[in-house]
Amino acid sequence: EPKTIGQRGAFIVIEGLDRAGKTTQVKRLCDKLYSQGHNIKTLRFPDRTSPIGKMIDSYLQSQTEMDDHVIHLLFSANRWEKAKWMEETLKKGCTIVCDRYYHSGMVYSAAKHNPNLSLDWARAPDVGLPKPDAVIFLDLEPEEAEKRGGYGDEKYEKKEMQQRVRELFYTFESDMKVVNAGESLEIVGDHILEKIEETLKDVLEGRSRVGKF
Ligand code: 2DT
Repeated sequence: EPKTIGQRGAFIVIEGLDRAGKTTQVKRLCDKLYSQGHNIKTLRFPDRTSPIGKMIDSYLQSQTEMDDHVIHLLFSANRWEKAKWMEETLKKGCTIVCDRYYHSGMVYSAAKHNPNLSLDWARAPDVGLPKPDAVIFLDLEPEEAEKRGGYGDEKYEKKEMQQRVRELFYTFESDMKVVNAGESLEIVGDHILEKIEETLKDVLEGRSRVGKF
């Protein structure tokens, strides 16, 4: 018996640094919530499958150069492409677990230290998007990321960039629930569940509406 029938679903975002294990934890969380009877949809940003997503993918793989503002707006547009679907999905009673969202959007762009691209500027295009009920931030010490085999080849996977990204994520600490991603898979998974328990209850018992950023 799905728990979410007749109620809206919850919107859970997993944010974090590269190598923090976001994708694995999104999968584990989906499996767990599904086994508890939730209807689940999963989503990740960037969604590289749409035409805009393909442009983002090309940029991240250094195949296309773009102005910092242009790529920022594409990342935001890539979320807006999904906004209506997200609202409808939540309304139907499906819970959404999303791998990255607008915090990544703001933080990675602002970490470039472009004097014409402030955190405030970066925030504006995302204003009005569906607001998550809970944002988990999977935090990882840079040294720990290195132990895990280091970063890949994509655009932002450089040590100094990751350090700035981490600092900027912390400016949003009050919006997020921080989980230390340096622990084992199981422990990190349990901490995530603990941190969203209250939120899920509020949503399922009809005490909370979908907000807007
Ligand atoms: P993945 O490695 O998770 O596919 O992310 N990014 C992401 C941005 O710069 N802005 C955004 O709005 C989003 C959603 C973070 C690919 C990279 O894209 C960055 C890492």
